[in-house]
Amino acid sequence: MTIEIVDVNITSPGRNFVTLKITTSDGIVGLGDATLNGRELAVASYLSEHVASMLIGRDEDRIEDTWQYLYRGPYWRRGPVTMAAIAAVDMALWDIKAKKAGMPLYQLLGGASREGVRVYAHASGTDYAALKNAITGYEELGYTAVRVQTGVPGLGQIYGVSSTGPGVRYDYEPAKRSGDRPSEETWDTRNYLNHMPGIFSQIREDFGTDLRILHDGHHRMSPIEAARFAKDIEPYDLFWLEDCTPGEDQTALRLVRQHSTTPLAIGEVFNSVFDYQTLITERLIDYVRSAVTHTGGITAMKKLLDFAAIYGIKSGIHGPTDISPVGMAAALHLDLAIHNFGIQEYMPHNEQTLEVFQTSFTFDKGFLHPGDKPGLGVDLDEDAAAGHDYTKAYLPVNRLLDGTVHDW
Ligand code: KDG
Ligand code: MG
Repeated sequence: MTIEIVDVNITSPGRNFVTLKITTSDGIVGLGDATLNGRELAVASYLSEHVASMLIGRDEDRIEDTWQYLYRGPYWRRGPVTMAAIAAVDMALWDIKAKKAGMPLYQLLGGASREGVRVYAHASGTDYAALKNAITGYEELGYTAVRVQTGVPGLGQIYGVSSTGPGVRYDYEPAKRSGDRPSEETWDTRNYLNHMPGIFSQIREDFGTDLRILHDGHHRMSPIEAARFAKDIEPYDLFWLEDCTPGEDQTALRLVRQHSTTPLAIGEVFNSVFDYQTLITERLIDYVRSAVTHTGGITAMKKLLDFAAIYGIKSGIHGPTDISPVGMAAALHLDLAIHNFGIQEYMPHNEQTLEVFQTSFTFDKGFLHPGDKPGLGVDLDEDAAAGHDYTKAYLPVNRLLDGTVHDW
């Protein structure tokens, strides 16, 4: 059989999602997530203008060959747009292959290595009281791991901290529908470094030692600032400190490593195994944070995680709400199958999104399972999707208090 129809679906049930739908000549449908937050139409057009026609008539079973054809073929390699497009094709082909086999995808990846995958939730609050309330709420829901983010004195709204107050546990700042340009936020690393250790100390006092605590530095620290911070927070036993320095410079983490044993995670802005070459071979990180959606799909992610496994490095696959339920399913099947699973990020999608994308995920006491439907296990309701028009959205820009554009 061959690939007969290639469609790109764009929908916006609260936030934008781009989904590739491949239909084979015998009518089997595969879905792939191609969502790149704030740059959605770039990937959609890469797929519809440059990739779709190359796929028609190809054997849908030749997944590795198709991956190489799309990666090496165009000469221009890597980058988030290209790799998200390749990822979407790759996911859709694995979805088709698993449907043809009549198996959930994780069976084709070697079968389950565990009963479910431990997930971490996003707990945040503008101050400690709000944060504490959010963590308590997640514990009541059964979560055993939380990422904690909080406001910093002297600063206003900070990306990653919910501004809508406690109680709205699943709320987060998506890319904002703020018209023709991004909103702006301010940042001061000195205030942050002085404030955060006290927050972790309070969390340990209030919640004890069992809770897994994660924290995202969002690339905002310099190497020496990150080294100091990682050292300062050692007593609070973090599960990981994520993205402490800007991701481009792999050697920056050498300094952090020299000064601390706080586990490090990085990679949500990476899109290739080559972004990790130094990090993995020098054991500068403990967790790989890439999204299946932004790293070339299941084929590339499996190779990356196998490479990491040789060095004792585990997975921590990116899973915020800008990864669609299709991308999340791809992550869950991999998580269940690989040996070096670490943890999975999980931000449940809103109700409108789950009407558009129907999943068979199950959640039990802090663990997720992708379900046992053949393929990825996600269906796209195109009528529901058509009810939500694309709306331009931007991630915010970050500036220091003196106006300098800063990392985030
Ligand atoms: O699109 C950007 C978000 O996916 C990212 O900022 C979320 O940092 C994030 C995380 O760790 O999930
Ligand atoms: Mg992050």
